[in-house]
Amino acid sequence: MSVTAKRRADYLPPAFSIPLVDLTISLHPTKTVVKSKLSVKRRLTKDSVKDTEKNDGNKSQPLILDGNKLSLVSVHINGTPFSDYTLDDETLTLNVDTDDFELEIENHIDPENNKALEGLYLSGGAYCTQCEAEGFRRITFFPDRPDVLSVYTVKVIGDKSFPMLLSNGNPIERGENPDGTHFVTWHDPHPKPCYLFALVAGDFDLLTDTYITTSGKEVALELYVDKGKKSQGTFALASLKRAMKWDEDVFGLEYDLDIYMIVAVDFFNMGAMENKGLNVFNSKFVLADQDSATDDDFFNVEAVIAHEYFHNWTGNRVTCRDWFQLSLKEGLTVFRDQQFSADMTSPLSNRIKHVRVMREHQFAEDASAMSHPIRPEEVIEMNNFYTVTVYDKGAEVIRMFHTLLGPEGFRKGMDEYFRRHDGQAVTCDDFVSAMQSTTELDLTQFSRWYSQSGTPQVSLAHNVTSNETGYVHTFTVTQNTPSTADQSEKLPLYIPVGFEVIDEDGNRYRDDSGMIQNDLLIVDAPEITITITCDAKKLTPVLLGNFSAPVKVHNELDTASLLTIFAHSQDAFNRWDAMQTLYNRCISELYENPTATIDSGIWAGIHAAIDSEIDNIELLSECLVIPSFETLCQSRSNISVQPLIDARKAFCRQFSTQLEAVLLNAFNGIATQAYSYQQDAVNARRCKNVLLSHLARLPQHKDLVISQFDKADNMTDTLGALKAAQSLPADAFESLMAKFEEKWRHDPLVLDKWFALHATQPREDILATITMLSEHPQFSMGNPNRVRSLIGSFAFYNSERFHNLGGEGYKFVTDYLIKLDALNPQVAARIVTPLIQWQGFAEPHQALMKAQLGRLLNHKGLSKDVFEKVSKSLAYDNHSSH
Ligand code: B3K
Ligand code: ZN
Repeated sequence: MSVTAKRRADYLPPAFSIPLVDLTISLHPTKTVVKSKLSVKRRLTKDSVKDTEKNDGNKSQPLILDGNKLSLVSVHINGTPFSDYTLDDETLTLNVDTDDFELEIENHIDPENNKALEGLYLSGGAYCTQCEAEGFRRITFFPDRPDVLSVYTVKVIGDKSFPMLLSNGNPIERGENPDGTHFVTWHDPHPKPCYLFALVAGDFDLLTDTYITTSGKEVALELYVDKGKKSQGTFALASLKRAMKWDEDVFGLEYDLDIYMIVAVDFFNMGAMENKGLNVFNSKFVLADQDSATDDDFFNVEAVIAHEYFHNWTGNRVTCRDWFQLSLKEGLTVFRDQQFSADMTSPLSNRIKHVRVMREHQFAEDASAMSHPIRPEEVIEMNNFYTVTVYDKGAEVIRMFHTLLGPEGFRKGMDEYFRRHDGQAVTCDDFVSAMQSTTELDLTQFSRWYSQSGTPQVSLAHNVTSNETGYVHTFTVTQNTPSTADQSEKLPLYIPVGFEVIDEDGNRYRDDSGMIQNDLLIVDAPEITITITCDAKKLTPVLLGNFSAPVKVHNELDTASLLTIFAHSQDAFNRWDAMQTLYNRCISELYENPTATIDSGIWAGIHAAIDSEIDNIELLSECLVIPSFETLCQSRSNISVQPLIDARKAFCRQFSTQLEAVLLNAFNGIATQAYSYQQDAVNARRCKNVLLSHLARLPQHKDLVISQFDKADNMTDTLGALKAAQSLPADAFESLMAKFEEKWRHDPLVLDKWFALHATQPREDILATITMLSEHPQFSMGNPNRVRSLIGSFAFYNSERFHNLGGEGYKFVTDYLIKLDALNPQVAARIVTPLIQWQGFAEPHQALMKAQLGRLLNHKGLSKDVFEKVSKSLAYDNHSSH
């Protein structure tokens, strides 16, 4: 195993380019034959060679190809057998002195036994590929790096029991072979990096449609799903058309091939993959209907379909120069899919959803040993860097460009980016420079967001004095980024901080020198001071409207001020956030003093808030959600897990008891309507289900839960009832779960929900339950969705049992990861995340978690995926304890 880190600073351009790739792939479960014919050209420049005295402009460089788990059969150069090469576990080095030649390589691979689901694999009865980031090297020998762009022609040969043979681009020939197999040849005219290569072969149900682009081009749309699942594919196909239209309307971007294909498979390491013209999807993000999918599932299907489609421009037409630049395509594409979802559904609930991800997961990553800037500096296993930092914080950085430049300025910058870089593999600096060329604003300091890791803390101090003109309010805003595992020194960032100042009646105030523009204050120095002179003695500053920057805010406000914000802020996001702060504060009170009772004034305030929003159920439902344990952790250190969980539970119980009447009234006031995935109906169901979860804590409302479960005609309400039932006595919950399993045991995606509901139950015997469930006939360690729903849900979301003081939860997950890592390192490395995030917890948690990490590290044959995360986590410990 090579565990050497690659560094961004060491980038060298490729020594050879490969303009044409011609592949012939004869599928066989255990001995697939791959014949590749490459046109190879030496790049006669000095830049691809390390700068030494002997630099002869790349004349003497051998051709080094990546290759992993391949059996090499033969090598030919210009038609002649070639043997001057060396082969090791990772590379094939050809000692060629020619500058321009045709290279033919034949190798064999074993798709059936590929359980890592990277490269070409056979599962669920279909062949499929996953090449990003570095999976193409498991198919054939190639310079497996994103800056080598080639035009591909691919002939797929397979048995007729695989009637559909798919690859990128357009089909140009199909036919039968004398041996009874058949073939299809595909040609993709757009030069692409090999990570966008795809092949799928199988027997699917096919949904078809067409899309006419604004310029009048007709595109065939094809969606391939498992046999019998056709009706569950219509929503995804309709979503695709909405995404295509949106990208034309908002960014002027049209699709560029004659055909766009999406294939849904059950075995997939992540959500989906944007292979050129042939997206491969986890079926979880394609299949949806009223009976089996929740509103959240519908939302996710549309968002992921759009995300992969948007990659066609941001990722495929303009791709990354090297993998350190991943956020160039991911941050930007996540931002684009967020904007799309906001336009299709609702801006507020979308924003809140994304902010929750930042606060629950990204802030935690920043605080851990895996902290990295959105453009990482050093990587051992690239797959470990498809992170909430690169994706979601990356999207927040793009959002700040959008905020600072405005929608039109941002569009201009994007147009310039495509004008300059279409067809190229580029860097984040290239993106910034395209944006810079269209704006007066100096983006130099702003671009530090790409190189600096960690979560900045923005704090506000507010003082009031009076003079003859009135009250003088002085607001001092400071920024500070605490040092992180990867970076000790931090520089001041350019932070757009949403800044609204209101009095008790909701009147808004401008600052004396007009530094607040469009409700934004630019904080670009360690400290910024503004003043407001006015008649009001009490002013409430409201910071970070719409989460204008990915930072934590420290703004001491009393309860009255938080309620003033809720009542009067112009920004609905701020109103939601004020309630979250209020709840967080109450939970702190109960954490400090478990027998405390929350002041009746607070309940009165929350009661009034609910009453005031009874007709605004979208905001109301968001405001009724109590911050999760994970969110609570982000504003605390040295956390004693059980006391914090108990404090949250106690607050929830008081919430239900104190507000029972108003909650029940709201619940009964929301009319149930026939199911449709329309925003109003979604909002109504969401609000009802949040209310139900509060009412379910009170024994007298048990029947509400059971009745909703029995009557539900859609998965949203069924699952809402089951989640609420987690607070009922165990026998009631178990009986509903048994009925659910009886009805849905044939449907793997629904069964995943059932596994997850079990795994997140904080019952004492949960580990025995999970062990039993892992023997369920539908469970398989080879299927990432099953593993994530059972083991992942436990590790990420059953905090009470995962962090059990005896350490059994940590040990259980570790035992499982040791087995899983041998099969699928990528999925194992994901699930190890909660275990490496020990920093925030008090002893004995830290010691117990580290003991398990130590076991992992000592395990022979550990993958480099898990090794990277575990070794960094333990090294951080040594570093921080010195
Ligand atoms: N680009 C892929 C993710 C690839 C993950 C590789 N481990 C999906 C996406 O972000 O659209
Ligand atoms: Zn993506």
